[in-house]
Amino acid sequence: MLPDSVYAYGVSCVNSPELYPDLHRAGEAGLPLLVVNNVHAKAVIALQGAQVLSFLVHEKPELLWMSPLCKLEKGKAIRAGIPLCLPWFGPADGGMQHGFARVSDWTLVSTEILADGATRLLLELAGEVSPQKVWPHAFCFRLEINVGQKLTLELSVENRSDLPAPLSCLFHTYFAVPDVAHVRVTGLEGKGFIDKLDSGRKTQNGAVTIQSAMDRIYLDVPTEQILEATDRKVIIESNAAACVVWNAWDQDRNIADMGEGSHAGYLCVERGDVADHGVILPPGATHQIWMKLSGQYAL
Ligand code: TA6
Repeated sequence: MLPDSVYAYGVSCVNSPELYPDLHRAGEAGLPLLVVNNVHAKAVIALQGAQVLSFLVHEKPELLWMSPLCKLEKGKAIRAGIPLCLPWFGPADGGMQHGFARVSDWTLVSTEILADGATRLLLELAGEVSPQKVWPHAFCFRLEINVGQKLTLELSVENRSDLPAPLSCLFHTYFAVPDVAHVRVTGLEGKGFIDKLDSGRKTQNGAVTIQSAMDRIYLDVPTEQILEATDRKVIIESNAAACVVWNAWDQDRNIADMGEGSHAGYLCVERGDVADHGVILPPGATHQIWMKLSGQYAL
């Protein structure tokens, strides 16, 4: 149980079967979730992975996607919301895909109501030695989450070891959309990208649209992208240098916690420092990335 002192008014802790009964079989323990409800918005955050699962400004639709086959189980990556890829992105020799942070239990350090009514939470994951030998560094990861009219995430990664630490970090955001085939993403025009489907280096022509499987890492991107769907515009702002755009399309049927047809409901637009923008973090140094999300709805 969490100490009472970390809760501010409007923040509660529930077990996932209570909130998402359809995703659990009878008797399953599920995962502890923080529910934030303030004058602006409601958000759900899993302590596992410090993962925001849901964010909706009052009277507006959900901004984030949760797979209909999402598993909320200890030690399993959660296919929903904003997984953190940290301290690496993609597969690693002998290590798990996208790093250990998303399947580790983070600690809620503090909560606070700000003057404008937004809620600020600070979560932390620290270790003397990495749980994965592939990344042998003492570390402290901190994620500040601000739930207001916008959802703001600020991630800081401190290398507490005496060796330089290679680091990639990414907000792997799943945005909910009515139909991915009718979505465009602007803010990437003319940008170079790595096409992970054929390993080619290419240049983006015009807005990004999705008519088949896509898995791209755009490099040197500007602060802002806009995801335009039939009923909403989502503004994505970040100081990170890369932007990954991913949709599984018909490969969804081969992903156990996604399922055939599910790809239509989401688009991943992910900001982070990955691929060419990964860094080597000197001993004692801290690397920070932030992201702000807000929606405009035609409702
Ligand atoms: O960010 C895109 C990506 O790296 C894709 O290659 C795809 O595999 C996706 O992440 C999902 O990864 P996951 O480990 O969550 O199944």
